[in-house]
Amino acid sequence: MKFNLIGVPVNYGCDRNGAQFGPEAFRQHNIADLIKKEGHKVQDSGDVKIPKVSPEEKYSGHENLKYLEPIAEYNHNLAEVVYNTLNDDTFPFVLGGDHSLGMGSIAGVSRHFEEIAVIWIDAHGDINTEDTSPSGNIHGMPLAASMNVGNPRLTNIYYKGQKVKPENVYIIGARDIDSGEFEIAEKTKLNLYTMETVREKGLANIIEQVIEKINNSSVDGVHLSFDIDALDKSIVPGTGTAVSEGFSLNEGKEIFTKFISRLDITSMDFVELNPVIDDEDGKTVKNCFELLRHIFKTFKLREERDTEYAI
Ligand code: DIR
Ligand code: MN
Ligand code: MN
Ligand code: MN
Repeated sequence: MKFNLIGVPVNYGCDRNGAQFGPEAFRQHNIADLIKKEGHKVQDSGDVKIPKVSPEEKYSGHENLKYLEPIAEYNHNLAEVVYNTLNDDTFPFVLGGDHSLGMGSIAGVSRHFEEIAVIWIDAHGDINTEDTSPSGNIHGMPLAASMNVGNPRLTNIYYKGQKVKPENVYIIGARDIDSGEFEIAEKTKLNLYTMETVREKGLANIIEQVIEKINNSSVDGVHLSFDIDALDKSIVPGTGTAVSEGFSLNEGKEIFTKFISRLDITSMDFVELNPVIDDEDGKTVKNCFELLRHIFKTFKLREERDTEYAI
């Protein structure tokens, strides 16, 4: 396969220093080499341009949407890069940065395909709006905006209106959900698999259910957005909003093995690494890379299997 690395050095969405250095950390630890070693082609289209604004301008666009203007602007740029990448028959692999980038990724993916599914693996729901958000941080809102819920400046990024239908949205592993988010989940009828549900029914069963639903739907593209805080707090100290009771590294691998080998994943985000608050040994970076290696290995196995069948 051919991957395009797209860096998004942003922290406006989490309003905490460090997340903007994520793309740099992935590159320093040679993510491109890793992808090549696993047998793929890789290009790096560099970083998406992030408008520079000062913290004093944080609330200048809206009283409960921090950095609204620069976030809307950079997401337009990101969407265009993602869209062009897919048109080149290349897999967009978006490196965060905070999760506000989900809006641009999904907008670009959604313009390319007829109808898409979005798998959102995260400790959080990220379906807040300016009315429900306790923080005003836009990284807690991208999935709502993509479903056309929330402020018009966010719901109309790249092109006007809805990018993904709620029935095609799958949130997995959420365990820190705001009360307003529960209401939005219920109202929109999106597919919410909280960590409580995952533990009750078993991870394998939940994965199976999601795969079946997606394969029985009429989508032609599947975007997988991975917030590293889906993993347990103890293994990802270097992320802005770490939460306990998360997935183990082996569970993370199981999730990717099954989704990549049995669904047609067409694009991915890998977000919320904050190298500034990682522990001394770089535990978070190390665990991210173990997962990344597994991801690209699985894409290769899938590709080999697919060409075998084609012969
Ligand atoms: C919280 C935190 N729900 C908020 N969200 C995070 O501020 O909206 N998402 N950290 O990844
Ligand atoms: Mn998130
Ligand atoms: Mn579309
Ligand atoms: Mn999160």
